[in-house]
Parts: sequence; C-alpha cells; structure tokens
Amino acid sequence: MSNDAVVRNDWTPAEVKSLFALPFMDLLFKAQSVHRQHFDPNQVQTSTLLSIKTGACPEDCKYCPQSGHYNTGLKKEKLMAVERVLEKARQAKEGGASRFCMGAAWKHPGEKDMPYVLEMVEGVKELGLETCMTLGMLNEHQSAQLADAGLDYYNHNLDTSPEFYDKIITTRSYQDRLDTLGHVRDAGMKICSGGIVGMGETASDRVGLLIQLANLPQQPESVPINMLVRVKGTPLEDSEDLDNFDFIRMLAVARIMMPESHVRLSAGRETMSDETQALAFMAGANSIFYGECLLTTANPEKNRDLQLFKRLGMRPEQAIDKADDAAETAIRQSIVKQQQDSLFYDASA
Ligand code: SAM
Ligand code: DTB
Ligand code: SF4
Repeated sequence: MSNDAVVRNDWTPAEVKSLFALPFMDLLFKAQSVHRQHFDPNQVQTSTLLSIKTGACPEDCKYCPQSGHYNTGLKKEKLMAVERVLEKARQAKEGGASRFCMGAAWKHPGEKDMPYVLEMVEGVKELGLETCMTLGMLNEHQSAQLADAGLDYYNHNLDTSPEFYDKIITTRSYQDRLDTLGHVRDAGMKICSGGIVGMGETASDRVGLLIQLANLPQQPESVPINMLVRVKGTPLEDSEDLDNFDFIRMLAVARIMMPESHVRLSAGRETMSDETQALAFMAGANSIFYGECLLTTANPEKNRDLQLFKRLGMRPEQAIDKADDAAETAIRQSIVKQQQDSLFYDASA
C-alpha cells in the first residue's frame, strides 16, 4: 500500500488546503488511486432512508425542513408504528438496499420512545439488513441500549466546521455533537458522520469539517457528504449555487483523508446529472442513499440509479455476508429477479 493510502489522524489545515488546491484532474487521480487500495472501485453501498418521526423538531438547524422554528409546510408525524417500519424495511430489502437508516426529528430520543426504537432495530436486523439510526443526541445509557439491540451504525453529523457552526445551529453545540459520537464509539457501534456543503461556508470551513472528522480518535466508518437541499421556508432557501466541481473536490479530499471509510454521495443527487454522479464515484464516493425519498425531500428514482449503475458497470454492495440463511436466500432471489429485469449490471458477462 502506498503511504498516501494509510489512515492518519494528524491532518493539518495546510496539508488539506493543498489537496483542495490541486488541479482537478490531479486531485481526482490521487483520490481514485487511494480508493483502489481499499475498495472495489465498481461497487457502491446502498442505504435506504426512512423518516420514523417527522417535523416539529425543537432544534434550529437552518438547513432543515423539519425544524419547528421554520414554516416549510411539512406535515408533522408522530413516531411510526414498529410494524409499519418493518414493512418499509422489507420493501427496501426487496429493492436491493443493504442498509436501512431510520431518522427521527428529535433533539434526543425520549425514554418513552426507546422501547419502540429498540424493537425497530431488532426487527430490521432480523430481516438481514444492516441497521442505522439518527435520532439526535444520545447519552451513554441510550447508546448502550441501541448497541445491545444490534444497531450497526449511528448517524450524527458534525455538519460543518467548528467556526461556522453557530451561524447554522444555536440550540446545541459542536461539543454536544462530539460527545454523542464519543458515546456511540464507547458503546461499540460504528459511526456515520459527515456534513453539508453549499450553506455559504468558506473553503476553510470545508477544510475544518474534514479535519474534525478525519482526526477523530477513530475515523467514522461512513462519511455522508450532503449537498444542501434548499427547502422553501428554511433560512438557507436562497443560498448560492455550489459549483459541482467544488462538491466533487470535497468528496475527493474526504476519500484521501479517510481511505478506509465509505464516503457517501448523499443529499443533492436529485438535481445532479448522471455525469456529475459518475465524477463523484471517480472521486472515491462509494455509497449512496437509494430510494425515492431521503427523509422528507426527493431522491432519484430507483430505476434511474439502477440504470446509472448499469451504464457505468457498477454494482450495489449486498448485505449477504451479514444475513442469516433465510434472509440470504430472499436477498439472492431478489437480486436474480432484478438481474432478469436486466437493470443490474451483469458482472459475469
Ligand atoms: N435529528 C437528527 C439529527 O439532526 O441528528 C437526525 C436527522 S437530521 C435530518 C440528519 C442530517 O441530515 C443532518 O445532520 C444534516 O446533515 C442532513 N440534512 C438535513 N437537512 C438537509 C438539507 N436540507 N440538505 C442537506 N442535508 C440535510
Ligand atoms: C445524512 O447525512 N443525510 C441524510 C441522513 N444523513 C439522515 C438526510 C438528508 C436529509 C435531506 C433533507 C430531507 O430529506 O429532509
Ligand atoms: Fe432537528 Fe435533525 Fe433537522 Fe436539526 S437536522 S432540525 S436536529 S431533524
């Protein structure tokens, strides 16, 4: 393995700035070279999202359609019944997702909610899917309960640099977020943590976010990089367009700094061309949110994604390794069916 593909936790701002300053083609080549030392470059991890509790969130995140501080016209919904969540998870599995991510618009889960949330984790796991949740802040006890129930990943984003953070959120601190990540790690779960670009942050803020993530004691296994979805009614609805090349640079630098992590091309794909997405994969992104809906906003249709994979000769990662025998058979049958529908790329051809 070459030296530039080794995991490091001592990145300096000057080094990271110099990566961003590379000519675009040099940066992409470097990112793709690092990527190939750790991953199959033609494989993409697919996670399907479900909002299990929607809207009326007490936090004031300026990008978020679910904050109760802004009027975005979103219909609020209470915590979804466990059986309905499991039904959605079954559909996600049949559609070919390998991970099911459940998100709640909470500051933190309430004690009365925990038994239901734990049941959801156990049920989704039994289906043979990887499990992920994003429920806001967690304390040590809640982290241990989720880990015991079998939760594989916890998503909690740092969102931006420590310097820009209070322009975006005032109701919880950067340190609160780092504390939650610490509890998740101590409980033995994998971390999914990333951020958003296109919120009016400077180039140094992008450097600052990536340094925070990469220099954590252990890098997050999953790093979602979201392009801001500008939602009417949020304070960021009129944010300026982000240059797509700058978005790709962010993915490429994340790939180089966190060579063993899955880097997720996250929110923002709905308005992105297929060609921009292909550049994102070239930059080392190897995970997407898959399914027509993110939490409350649109994502590309499954068929568009499957066609894109096919056109690029890429394959979705399957959760087969983690599934028990019955679930494995079901997943295999589902893949065969989709291959017969000729939507998947046939790697054996
Ligand atoms: N309430 C929980 C929390 O904030 O931890 C979980 C759900 S929250 C919607 C998860 C993440 O979605 C946020 O941290 C943010 O990075 C991302 N997100 C929310 N709204 C977004 C938007 N309009 N565009 C892009 N990403 C967004
Ligand atoms: C993440 O980084 N992005 C996802 C997931 N983690 C939970 C959420 C994106 C939300 C986009 C706005 C919405 O659909 O509400
Ligand atoms: Fe609430 Fe999460 Fe949205 Fe912030 S990002 S307002 S915490 S749902």
